[in-house]
Amino acid sequence: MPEDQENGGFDVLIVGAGFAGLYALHRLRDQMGLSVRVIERAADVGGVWYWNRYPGARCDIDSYHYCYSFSDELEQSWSWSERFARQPEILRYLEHVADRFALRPDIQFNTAVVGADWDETAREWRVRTDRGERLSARYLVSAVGCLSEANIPDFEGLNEYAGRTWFTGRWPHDGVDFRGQRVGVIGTGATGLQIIPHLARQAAQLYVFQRTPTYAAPLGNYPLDEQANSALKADYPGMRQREWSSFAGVPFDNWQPSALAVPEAEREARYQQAWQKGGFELWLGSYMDILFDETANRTAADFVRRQIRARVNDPDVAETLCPQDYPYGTKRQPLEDGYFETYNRDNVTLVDLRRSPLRRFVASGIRTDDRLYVLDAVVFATGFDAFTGSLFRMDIRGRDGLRLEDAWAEGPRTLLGMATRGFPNLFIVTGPQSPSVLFNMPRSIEHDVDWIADCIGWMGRQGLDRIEPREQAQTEWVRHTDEVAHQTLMPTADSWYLGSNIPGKPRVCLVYLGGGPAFHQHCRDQAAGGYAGFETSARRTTPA
Ligand code: NA7
Repeated sequence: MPEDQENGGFDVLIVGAGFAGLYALHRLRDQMGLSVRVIERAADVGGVWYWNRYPGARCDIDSYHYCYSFSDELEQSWSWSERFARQPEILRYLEHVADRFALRPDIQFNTAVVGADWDETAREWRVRTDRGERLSARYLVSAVGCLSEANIPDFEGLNEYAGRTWFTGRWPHDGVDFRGQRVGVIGTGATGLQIIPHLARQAAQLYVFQRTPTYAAPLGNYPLDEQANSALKADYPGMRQREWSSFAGVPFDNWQPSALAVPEAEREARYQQAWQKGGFELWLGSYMDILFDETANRTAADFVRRQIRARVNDPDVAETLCPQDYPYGTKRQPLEDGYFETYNRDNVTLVDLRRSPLRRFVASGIRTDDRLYVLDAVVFATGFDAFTGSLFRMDIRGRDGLRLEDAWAEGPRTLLGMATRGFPNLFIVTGPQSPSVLFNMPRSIEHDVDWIADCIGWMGRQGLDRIEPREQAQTEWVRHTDEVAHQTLMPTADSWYLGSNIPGKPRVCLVYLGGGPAFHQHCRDQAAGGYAGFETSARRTTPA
């Protein structure tokens, strides 16, 4: 790196070295020849896969979908050992990518961004780090991910608790030994369901504190041998095409329009088939109208409840595990591997916080309305301040010192999830109001990074140095994302998709629910139309 870039003068600063930051660095540096630096809080690459090292952590989109597609050589160089790779394997993959494309020299690790100010005069972002450095760049690209800001609820008395506490998203590198211990776990979302069977096998006694039961479906994992990998590798070009053209970026062959349009026996057989296949087949590959229509949805919800009851021995416990008060698939679909059978073990107790709410922590454990649970350790699987938490933490200030947190006080306002008015030359990879987590995440990331890179390239070719969304185009996008969300059942449940897991956070849908292909078309239209939804300008205009 040339010396004059040590403290600034970068073309692009990227924050985050997970899936998004790594690809953005490669795309902007190696394919466009820009000067780029990545700032990363962790000691190495990986993003969420660096931090989420808890036992049971794995992806729940098939590994061969959940990886980059931008390089044939990369695809052919990597074999996956399981349908759904575990966290260590995904992290090894990202390390392999970093090595293969020589990315680490341009990543500054162990460094957090603590401030980012737009300098209108210089038309640059001025970024401060927790190491006291100041860096500047023409463009700032957030690749901080949707789910990186921990949500540990402000439980009364937590600081009095004398036992050990762990948050799943900050798991120690050398693991935690729970043998012989009385362990409590709070949270039964996707993370809780992954870790709970592992905790149950280790702990002397496990108490699962459940506030909301979950419509979990089976993971359906299996090993992938050499032959399976060869077949997948031979099919990558076709598979990628099918991913791009599918609603959620993961192709399902038999997604039918309506659960209500078929006889009950046929519907039941389709649900059974989806259940056996595992993954998101039931959610996003069986019947479309379960996402939109309450009656259709009830057929899927009833089906899942029947599966839960069949797997849990104690009928009271089974009933407590059956969701009743929100539609199927409106909270993120968790996938499980032996989760429900965990409650058939003698050392596992399900604590229903609906029946007896969690009052407070005390020195020895957790007190609910009806009793005290004495605990040696508590695991928080309580999720994240999704989408906005990690952005706000960087204290981003745009035009006239406007704080992003203030600009979004009523909820995020973006154009295509990637840019926001008042914050020129700031791009967000998989930001709020983009399909992000409801499209295959690596595809979402590649799409957004490519779009951002193309836009930056276009700006350069046009001699422009400043871009921000127009008010009207942004308002229209916000309205459109809201309208699409309200055509679905999603807004009827409390979930992190709506920000409702964080007290005080505005309740708005944070994900574009129109599907990947529709979103990508909107993005293509913007680019093809000369970015008409954006205001662009050049500091120095050439005299006539
Ligand atoms: P989630 O899906 O937000 O789940 C968090 C869980 O923690 C959920 O069961 C919550 O219950 C529970 N929770 C949160 N706050 C409390 C309090 N105060 N008391 C009791 N229980 C609480 O996070 P995950 O980490 O599981 O998953 C996040 C995503 O990461 C996942 O969807 C994948 O995309 C990867 P609630 O439902 O709010 O009643």
